[in-house]
Amino acid sequence: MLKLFYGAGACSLASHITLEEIGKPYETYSVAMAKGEHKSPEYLKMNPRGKVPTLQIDNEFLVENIAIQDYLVKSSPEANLAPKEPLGEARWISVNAWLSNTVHPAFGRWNRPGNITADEAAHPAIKEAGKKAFWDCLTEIDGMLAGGQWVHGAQYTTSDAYVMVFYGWGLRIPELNLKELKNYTAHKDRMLQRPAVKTVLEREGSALLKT
Ligand SMILES: N[C@@H](CCC(=O)N[C@@H](CS)C(=O)NCC(=O)O)C(=O)O
Repeated sequence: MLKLFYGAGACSLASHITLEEIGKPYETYSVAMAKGEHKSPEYLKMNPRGKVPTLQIDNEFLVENIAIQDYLVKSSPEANLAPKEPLGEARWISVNAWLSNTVHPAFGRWNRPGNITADEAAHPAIKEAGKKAFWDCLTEIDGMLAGGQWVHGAQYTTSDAYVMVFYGWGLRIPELNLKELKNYTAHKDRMLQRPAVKTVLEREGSALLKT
């Protein structure tokens, strides 16, 4: 049985939605991040980086959203959650890598400038730069969604679950008006129609359900 360790509202939502979309039985554990449970000795044994998500596969532990999503896609090919031909698959990896290595850290600079420097005088400038970089990323995602229903066109993939994370995070920055991003907002509404997405957002108590 697979077991996902996630944090409510965290980037682990991407893996959580993917796991539910697969349609097989699984277990979840909500890591109490506000209480620092992700830094507890027990959790660090599973994920020494002290981050969510972690996927337990029998006695093995897998970390990093894009690796977890890749494992789920390949171990349940019938769910059809990624392109199968080489160029399509490479584009899917390309988007997911960018979401992980550029979009997520941009928000992180706004959300936790203390992770960049302990010098509090520098925090406002770091937050401002992070907010701008994050908005540029959201605008690029909006552009990706201009031509089709999903990030990769007609096929729903794990990238759609991943971009849902960042729409939710964008809502937390008061100065950003996500409604300006018409394609991304329509995508978020389409996502909310999917039973798997609703199930997971309800389990996480997500603010996305109130949009
Ligand atoms: N690249 C990693 C990022 C994981 C990550 O940074 N998770 C955050 C939550 S969104 C976390 O656990 N932060 C806790 C911490 O760094 O203390 C992935 O996509 O899995």
